[in-house]
Amino acid sequence: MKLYDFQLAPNPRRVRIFAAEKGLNLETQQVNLREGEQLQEAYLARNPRGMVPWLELDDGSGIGEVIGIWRYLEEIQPEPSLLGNAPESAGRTIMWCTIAENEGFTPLLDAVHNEAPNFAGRAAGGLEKVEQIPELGPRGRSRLGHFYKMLDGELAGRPYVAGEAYSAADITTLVTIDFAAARLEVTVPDDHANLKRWYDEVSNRPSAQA
Ligand SMILES: N[C@@H](CCC(=O)N[C@@H](CS)C(=O)NCC(=O)O)C(=O)O
Repeated sequence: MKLYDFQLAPNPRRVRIFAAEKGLNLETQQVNLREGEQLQEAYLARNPRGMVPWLELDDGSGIGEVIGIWRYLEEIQPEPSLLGNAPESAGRTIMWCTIAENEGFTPLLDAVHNEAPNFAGRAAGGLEKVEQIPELGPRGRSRLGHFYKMLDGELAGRPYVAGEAYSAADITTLVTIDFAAARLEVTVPDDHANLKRWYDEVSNRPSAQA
């Protein structure tokens, strides 16, 4: 199997960290999004959606979407579980993955895609022509601030985003914070002590290098 990847993009990093936590050593191939390689015929023949990540299986077929790839990797390598392996942990993990994606990661990408000049006409990525809406920049930044504050409160009562164990919800949250710092120069406020404590811990896991 091979992961079609772009080192600088946040969604493939969510898969690389997930694989690293499971001790899976995925072969990767870079698809240079800055040079538009994802829109060239050779790549579209693999993934007609023109996006990364894309996990090519040994029979040549493939799986896209971070959640789809996560699910596949969890099935082939169940331990350590990152999506929850009991009714309550599975429910809670998907709950917090969805919250992190909808309230953190998506507002972050709204801000990046609608502020950065290189996303003009491509504000959603992939094949669809989508114009930027400048108002989504400040709205995304403001929502990100709410997400950090909400999580700071939640993390007062438990070690990880979804509960007592590290999970995929921590991965989306870590990637959100790192990409916001890199692309928006937004960092976790100093008075968010619980979120900072959590961030220091998950950043020090070897998988965070992925
Ligand atoms: N919902 C998709 C999102 C994938 C996505 O947006 N990938 C970005 C990189 S982070 C991409 O390939 N963008 C292509 C482009 O900008 O044209 C997933 O979960 O995999």
